[in-house]
Amino acid sequence: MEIKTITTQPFDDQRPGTSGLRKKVAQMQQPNYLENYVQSIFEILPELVGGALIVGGDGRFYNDIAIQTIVRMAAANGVKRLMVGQNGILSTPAASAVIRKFEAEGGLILSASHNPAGPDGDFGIKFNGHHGGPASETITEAIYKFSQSISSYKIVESHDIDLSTTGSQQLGEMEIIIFDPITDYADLMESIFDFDAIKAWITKGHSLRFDAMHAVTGPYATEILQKRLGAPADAIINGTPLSDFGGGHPDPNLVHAKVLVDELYSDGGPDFGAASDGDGDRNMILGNHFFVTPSDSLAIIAANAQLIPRYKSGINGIARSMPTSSAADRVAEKLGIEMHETPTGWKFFGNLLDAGRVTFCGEESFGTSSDHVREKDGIWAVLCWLNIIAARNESVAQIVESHWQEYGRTYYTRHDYEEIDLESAKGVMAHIESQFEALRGEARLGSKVKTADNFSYSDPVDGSQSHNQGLRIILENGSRVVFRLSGTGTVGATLRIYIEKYESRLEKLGEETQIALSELINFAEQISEIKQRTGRDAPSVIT
Ligand code: VG1
Ligand code: CO
Repeated sequence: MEIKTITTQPFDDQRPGTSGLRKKVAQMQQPNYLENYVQSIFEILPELVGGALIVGGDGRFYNDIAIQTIVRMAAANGVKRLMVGQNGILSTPAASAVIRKFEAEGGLILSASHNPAGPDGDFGIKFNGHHGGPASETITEAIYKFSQSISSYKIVESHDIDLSTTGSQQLGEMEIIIFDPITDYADLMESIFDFDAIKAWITKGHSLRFDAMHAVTGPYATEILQKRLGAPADAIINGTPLSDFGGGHPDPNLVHAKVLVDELYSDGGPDFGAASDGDGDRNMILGNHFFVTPSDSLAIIAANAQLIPRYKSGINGIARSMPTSSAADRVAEKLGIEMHETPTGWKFFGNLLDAGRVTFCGEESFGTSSDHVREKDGIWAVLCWLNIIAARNESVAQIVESHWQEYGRTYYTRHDYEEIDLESAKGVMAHIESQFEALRGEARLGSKVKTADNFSYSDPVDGSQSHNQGLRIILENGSRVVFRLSGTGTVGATLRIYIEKYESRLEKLGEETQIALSELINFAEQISEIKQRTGRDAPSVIT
């Protein structure tokens, strides 16, 4: 089979963000754009030559075309075995699970996660390594550097490969295995949780609703919730994956999963509700008339871990991204285990998980997972909650409220200003940082400013440093505002403001979040001059 070397020119915008390279579909469709990036991955990861590579994506528009290109380039670059999820489908956590199970050298995950899809939407590509997790910053930076001087890529000529039938086929020297993307993952879930207890809870007449948002988790939820756990068919809504996610925004939060939220808040609504995002790594947990913040979810799962078979003998430690609330810290303290605070993005958890220093990880952005994979895992989080609910025989609200009574409540909100002008966004950040020196030690909001800094992280396992990871103002009473620019958007800039306050007085545990945090919200808006500088009078999304 003839390997062709095609001459190309670099694109100057191929630096990966928080989670891989994400662009508008039209940008990705430019001649040689995807090819340049994929070739740069092959150049930086020589272990892929002669090795096994997993490929799959969330099924969005351009997934199938990108996979055919990757197949041809993998053959040209000397991959020995290419394993592709049937029909090109693999959720992000399932990709991580199969990389680990089959001990592949790595995987290419095609997804722009929670970003909308379709010809006018977004597309993305991400490399995960042998441990199943997103490549470290050192590797993504090297891929980017290579892409800046690339002059050619390698590809073979071939007809399109049939992705719809499982089995093995040959392309030149390379074996292509099309595999069922659901079963291995569902088996892994069954090995972690008490499926009998969950099944009994469901068949006793409790009702649940899972919103797959027309994205990748539909078939996973059907296999696990319906077939293995006995939930009725109507427990899953929007369960058919569509290449444009039905025109929706597959981000499981109070705004984008509103239909589900409204149902859970209606009279006679289900006992439990959940949703996942485009590529299946995020989760939102709801009870009847109740929303669990992702930060609380991490803390509560950790505090109840002994009820889940895989974790019954204890957990090693917990890690959370810096903007995630400190609720989990109090659980770690009580359990006497390690607690780590990392920059935003799952790649920063990899070393801690590999070293066995943490068992659970979480991000405020609706991401939670454990050491069973090296990605966040939406369905895993849903099963954690179902397992805990079944074992305690209590409602979501009862479980959360009793947690607050024991540990106190961490009020938490995130205000996003999306698609603002990039220069204004940078101006906001610079303006905040310019006040840091004056702020330190100042009396504010009935307390004192303890820390005002730009968060840096030193990885305790390999010593690598990451700077410029978000601006933090922390008060002595534990209240905190954090400002960050998103690294996953494809238009303009998105500024995120994260706000939290700790409350342990029992009579103050039941307040409405935005009201409880109103003073801190005003403080954040004042100090950032966000409204004046961006011309926006309110956040685009509040979660
Ligand atoms: C966002 C979240 C971050 C998450 C990332 C990828 O990044 O804040 O916590 O890891 O998305 O999630 P940013 O840079 O936009 O804040 V996913 O589900 O989109 O892969
Ligand atoms: Co995602």
